[in-house]
Amino acid sequence: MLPSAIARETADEFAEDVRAGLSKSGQKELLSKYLYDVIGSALFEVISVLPEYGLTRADDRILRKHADEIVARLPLPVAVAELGSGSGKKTRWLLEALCRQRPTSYHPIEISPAALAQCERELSYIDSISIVGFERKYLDGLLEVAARRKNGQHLLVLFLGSTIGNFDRPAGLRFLSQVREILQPGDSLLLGTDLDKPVSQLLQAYDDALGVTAAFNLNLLARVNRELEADFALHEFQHVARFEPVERRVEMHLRSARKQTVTIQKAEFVVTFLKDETIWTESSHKYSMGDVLRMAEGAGFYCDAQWIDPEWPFAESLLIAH
Ligand code: AVJ
Repeated sequence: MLPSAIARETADEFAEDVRAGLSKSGQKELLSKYLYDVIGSALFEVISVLPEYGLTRADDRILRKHADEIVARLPLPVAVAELGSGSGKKTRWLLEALCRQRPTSYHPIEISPAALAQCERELSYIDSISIVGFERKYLDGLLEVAARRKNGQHLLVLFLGSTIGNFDRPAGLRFLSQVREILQPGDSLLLGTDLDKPVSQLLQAYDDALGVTAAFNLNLLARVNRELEADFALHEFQHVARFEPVERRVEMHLRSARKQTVTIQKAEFVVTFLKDETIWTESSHKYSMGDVLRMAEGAGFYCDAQWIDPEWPFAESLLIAH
């Protein structure tokens, strides 16, 4: 397919998703995967070094400290597939440890071409690594990796950074089951999950003093303006982070300061917001250790080992396909 054909298809899909999400009769929503254009990905990199947001550093600490131990538990040889590689920074510890054992192929799977390119640049210094990335949705990319699997080679799937937290709980379980179906018994999944912690700490993590998370959230409207020729007035929407105690998740919303109407040209769509009406842009679910184990078992994995960060409750779980 020509690159322009891919680009056009993607723009249509974006327009269709924006239209569907904003025409809902109850809670309006925009899908969180659209937060990560070039600007959103750069803003997330800043979030990950903010003092209030300990999640990425916890993930990174566990992987750095326990990389050799994790690798020692894997059946070798493995090919590595990473779902949503982002910048690739925290993946380096594992890949370095693996490549010390033997040459390893690494397949980052990303819908963001900017993140994919950055990840490839970031990790190409590693000796005896072979990087083949896929600009695909997670499961489509994973199917491609599985199709290239060589005889006797296991797969290690990385799903780090608590990206699973963006799915609501039933969808998260369904997603892990779909990953499991692509794998073979003995293949593994390294899953990062952010754990329960005090609500005040969570709210600060998702509404930092500098306003970076607010900018990250508002960028979604700016992106709709840029790519779909819409006329959202950004100062008429406010970033809101709230904790939902039943689902145990932080929700990000954008709240309309007044009644207003927005036109989205490329979606051929006009939407009206009431004063204080919100657009729901992201959920970040928090887990107990029991949640993680039940989710793993329910999806057809058993938990071989788990590592917890002592500073910021976060778990890395090594799950093996039954
Ligand atoms: C990258 C999905 C794990 O949910 O904590 C950070 C994204 N959103 N601040 C998360 C995010 C607001 C992040 N994940």
